[in-house]
This record gives sequence, structure tokens and C-alpha cells, in this order.
Amino acid sequence: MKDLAKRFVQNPLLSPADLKPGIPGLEITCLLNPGVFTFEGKTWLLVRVAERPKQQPGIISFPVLKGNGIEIIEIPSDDPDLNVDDPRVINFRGLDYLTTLSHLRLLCSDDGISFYEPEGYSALQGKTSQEAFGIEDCRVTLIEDTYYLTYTAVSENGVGVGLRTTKDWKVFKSEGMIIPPHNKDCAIFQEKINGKYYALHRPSSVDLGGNFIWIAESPDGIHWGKHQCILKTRKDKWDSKRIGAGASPIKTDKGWLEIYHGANHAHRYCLGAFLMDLENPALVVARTDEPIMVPIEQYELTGFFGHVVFTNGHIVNGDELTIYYGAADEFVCAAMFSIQEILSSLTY
Ligand code: MAN
Repeated sequence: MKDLAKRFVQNPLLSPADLKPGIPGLEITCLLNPGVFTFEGKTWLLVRVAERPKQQPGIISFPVLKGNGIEIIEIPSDDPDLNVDDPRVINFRGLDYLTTLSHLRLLCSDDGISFYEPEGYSALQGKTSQEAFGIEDCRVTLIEDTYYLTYTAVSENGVGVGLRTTKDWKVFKSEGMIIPPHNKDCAIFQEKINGKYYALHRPSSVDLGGNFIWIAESPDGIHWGKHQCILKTRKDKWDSKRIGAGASPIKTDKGWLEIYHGANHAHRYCLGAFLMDLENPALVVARTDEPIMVPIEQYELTGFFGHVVFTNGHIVNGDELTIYYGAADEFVCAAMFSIQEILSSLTY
């Protein structure tokens, strides 16, 4: 295995303690999985901020959105109907909740390394009942003069894909849930192909099928159809349990290059790549056999959920690809890649 990532020496770039909680009284547990874009000459992150009350001995507590505020749910930790085996999810009386409530925060930077919260820009919060458990892992795609924000919307009804659009990062138009549960990891292509919008997304099929990457078409970037499954998990490999698209595919002369995450049965998350045909992106022409990045650094191995590198945002500058990623579901990090090197590591 060859790890192609040149990690920033400044990693982690951001940790939970670097920001103030969005909701007074809660603490930031994880700062992770940023969407990335350029705007007015700066590099911006739309970072996922996951919060919960400071945990007290004997009680599991977590927030959910209710009306215009939040409700804190508290459960005795010895309740026989409580299952907290996964630090990310709570199962109580047969129902699933999340241990943290996520919103999205805007940060910007002149050098792509030190980020600060600019004045005059509001955080994005869950708004509808489909977003009561939070909004997460946003992909940002600029098409013409409009930014498309596709994010994971979570509630007791399930996990689906929400869409908001903006031109100035101050006024947002909400298009509601564009792909219903169970679905996440949705990334819209940065340009239309033969007059149509395309997006990658990841449904999870409970019985037949699995956690595979699909592609869909749209006449307007809002209504999606013609769904096709294009990439599957691979038995006994690093991406055997689930795969999902990273940010918008990168246009190269060889095809559309997509960075994706793959997890195995031990929940180790690595990054890989695949290549789609330029004219017909439903056609996958190549894929990396091995990951291009695996969790190896301390900040990737230990944290809220260890052994995770996960990306949903990057910046392309010629051959240089800067991938911003969530490490151990707790920190924001960055690594540099050569696009040519990734292309050379594909198997056709
Ligand atoms: C999984 C993980 C969590 C996330 C939930 C809901 O459990 O990816 O981080 O909060 O799904 O999307």
C-alpha cells in the first residue's frame, strides 16, 4: 500500500476547542468533515460542528432540535433499554438517536492553513423536522454563479440529502430534502454534461444491495432521476462495508476523477479514487485497488471515533489537490496530493 497523502505539518488545523459552541451550555465534541470552496479570493470551510451537553456521570444526554430551540434528552446510563456501543449513535427503546447535534459553520483563510470565523456570516442550522437531529457533511459545488450545498439531514424519520443554494453565503434558498432516506454523501458535478446536472449519492439498502455509490441526473439541479448504481463495496478489501463519494468530481483529460471513502467491517475509513467517463459519467472506467490514504497519524487513530480519514471537500490548483478531511471524527486536517499520481494509481 502506498499512502499518497502529504499531510500538512500544521495538522490538526482545527480542534473542537478552537471554536465557541453554537448553543450556550453545550460543548463542541467534534469538529469535522468540512465542505470546501473558494469565495472572494479566500479558501472557505463549511465545517460540521457536533455538540452535546457536558456528560455527567450516570446520565447520557444529547440535544435535538425542537421548534426554534433545542430539547435535551437525558437517559440513565444503566437503563436496560439503552445501547451506546457506537459513540456516534444511541439506541433507546428500539429507536435511534445521535449522540451529538451538528450544524455547519463558515470559516475562511488566506493561506488555506489558518482559518478564522469571519464577521457577518451566520451558521447553518437544521430547520425542518427532517433536520431535527442535525445537518452534516456538506458538499459545496459552484455551478455558474450559484453554490449548491448538499448535506446530510438527520431526524427520527431517517438520514437523507438536503439542498440549499446561495450566491453570497448570506442569503440561502432551501430546496428541502432532495433524496429521501436512507441516503447521504451526495456530491453534484461542477458543470452540466450534455445539458444535464449529475450527482453522486449513497443509498443504503437494508436487505438486497448494500452501501454503494449511485449517480443521478437532473434537468435543474433540484429534481433527480435516472438513478444508477455505479460502484460497489468489495469483499475482504479496505472498502468492503461501505463506500461514499467525497466532494465534487474533478475534471481531468482522462475523465471525472472522484475521491471516495471506503470503510471495512472494523469501521476503518480510508480514501480511494475512481474515474468516470467524461461524456457518460455513469460509466466507471478505473478504480484504485488500494487506498490512496489510510489513517496512520495519532490524530487519525485516536479521537471521538478513531481510525477515520473522511473527506467531503477539496481545492484543485493545477496538479495540486488539497484535500481537507475529518480525522478520527474529531479534527479538521489537510493533505496535499498530486492529481497525476492519483491517476497513475488507478487500475483500468
Ligand atoms: C453515522 C455516522 C455519524 C452520523 C450519522 C448520521 O452514524 O456517520 O457521524 O452522525 O451516521 O449521518
